[in-house]
Amino acid sequence: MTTSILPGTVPWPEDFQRRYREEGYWADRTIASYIVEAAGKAPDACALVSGTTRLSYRELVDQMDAGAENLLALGLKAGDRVLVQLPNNWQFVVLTLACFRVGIIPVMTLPAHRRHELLYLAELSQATAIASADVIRDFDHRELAEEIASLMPSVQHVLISGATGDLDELLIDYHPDSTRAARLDAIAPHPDSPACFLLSGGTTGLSKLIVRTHNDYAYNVLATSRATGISSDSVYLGTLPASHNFPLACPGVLGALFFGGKSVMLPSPEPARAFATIAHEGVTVASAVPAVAQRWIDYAKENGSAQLESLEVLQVGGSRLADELAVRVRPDLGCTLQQVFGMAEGLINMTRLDDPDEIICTTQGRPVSPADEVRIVDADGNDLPDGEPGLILTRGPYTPRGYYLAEAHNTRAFTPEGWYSSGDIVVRRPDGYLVVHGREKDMINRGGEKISAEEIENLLYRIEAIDLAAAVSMPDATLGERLCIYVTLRPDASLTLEYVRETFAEIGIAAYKMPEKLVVVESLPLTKVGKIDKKALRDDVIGRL
Ligand code: OOB
Repeated sequence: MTTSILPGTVPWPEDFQRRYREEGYWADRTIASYIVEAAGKAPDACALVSGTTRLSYRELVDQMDAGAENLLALGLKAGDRVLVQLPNNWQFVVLTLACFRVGIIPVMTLPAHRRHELLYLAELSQATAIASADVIRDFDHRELAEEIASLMPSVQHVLISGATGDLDELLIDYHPDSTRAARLDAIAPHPDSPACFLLSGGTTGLSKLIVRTHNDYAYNVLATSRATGISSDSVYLGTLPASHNFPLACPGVLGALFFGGKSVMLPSPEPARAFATIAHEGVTVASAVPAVAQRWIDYAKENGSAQLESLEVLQVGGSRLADELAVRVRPDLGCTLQQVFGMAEGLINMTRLDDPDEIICTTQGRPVSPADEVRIVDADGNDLPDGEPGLILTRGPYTPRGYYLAEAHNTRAFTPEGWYSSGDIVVRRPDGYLVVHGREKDMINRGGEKISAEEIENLLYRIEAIDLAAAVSMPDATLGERLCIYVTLRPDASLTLEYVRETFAEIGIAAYKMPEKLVVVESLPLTKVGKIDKKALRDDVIGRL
């Protein structure tokens, strides 16, 4: 094993490391080793389905290993960062595993990201490569990847998946080699080294990078798999973008692969195709954000739920599931609901499959690990009794102690004792279950996709007509929240929503961050300390809808 301590990462304090090892949370294994182990038990079992591609465990591991050596042969090395921007397909899975195998660090960007986000992420991570698709939903990602590479000196390689690129070739095992696995084992990454960088929702400006190590992320997969009952009989359907923590590792695609089950990749949660896939592949577990759960329920009401016979569990998380929708899941979809309140920064709470309906339908679960520490505190950091809403603080064996290269921000997001503050307002019930009441962070949760108000405001200030700007959420029946902007204008200036959106499109912003309502006002309400009063604006927009 080669140790690599990446500058800019924050390790757990040594006493915690020791404890997590002694108590068995950290197994000192790499993520790839679990999949190699599953392949050893049942090499011919189906591991991965993506479109017409079906890979057995033997094939998956061979492709992972071939991919890993091909990446090294290109000149990439352990510790290098690669921006990965791929839709839910086999290439995403094989490339991610190939990186894990040799300690190359995938940076989990979203297919929706555009120039603005990718440039920032390439710069911050100092990525040496970008792996992308040729075209996803009519957008030319190759052109974008090449543009990023031309602007970012660190980016040496553009690897494109699809008919016109050569990434797929890198990930296919053209030269079976019985000595390859041993060669790769000899250079396996240290289990405390980074496996991947996940993106934070971003409460202050652009996303932060979250360093997930092999030890912590493998445990994340194992602990959530236990709570979701994953076994070799499990068939997981991933329809949310797989670079999100939820579909990737909670238990997600990796959970099914750790236990010898089958992962099925779909690029969209569109109900007709998702239902047909569930029926065809015998899917047992799927995950959704509340907006998708709503669409599936509506579709099932019209078309029946006969196609969902194999489905045992629907996980719902990413934003607050309304209690009224929660109670529809079992009658309308015929499966058990599992609420998931998680974060890319670590802590995952889940309702358990055998919990009573009262818990499943009205709480967002409890921590998946006995080593997860949770405190509910007031604004001054004093612990609150159960039943009282307060800010949630957490520490644990899969909750890292700091973002990558973000010293200043880390002092705000983490207490000196290493507690991460997610900005969510939560009630802990006496039975330990958590109910999410709201949040104190300046973020818009649009159907599970997180939008930082500050990032939007910074972009708005590029528009000359705007004097002051505030981004706030407005309630929406389908997505929960949408993005609304309030502005005051410079003298004699005028502004339309179309103009704002065109400007954002020119800058190259992910579509989910496009403002959906513009309110021009004479002045913005201020709080006692002179900040823009967002609560007043959120109340105001409700009156305008
Ligand atoms: C998941 O991860 P992120 O990093 O995209 O977002 C985390 C934030 C939380 O801090 C909270 O504000 C919100 O998303 N959230 C929920 C929620 N689940 C997440 N708010 C209310 N109810 C829920 N059930 O969103 C994520 C990561 C792993 C698993 C599931 C979700």
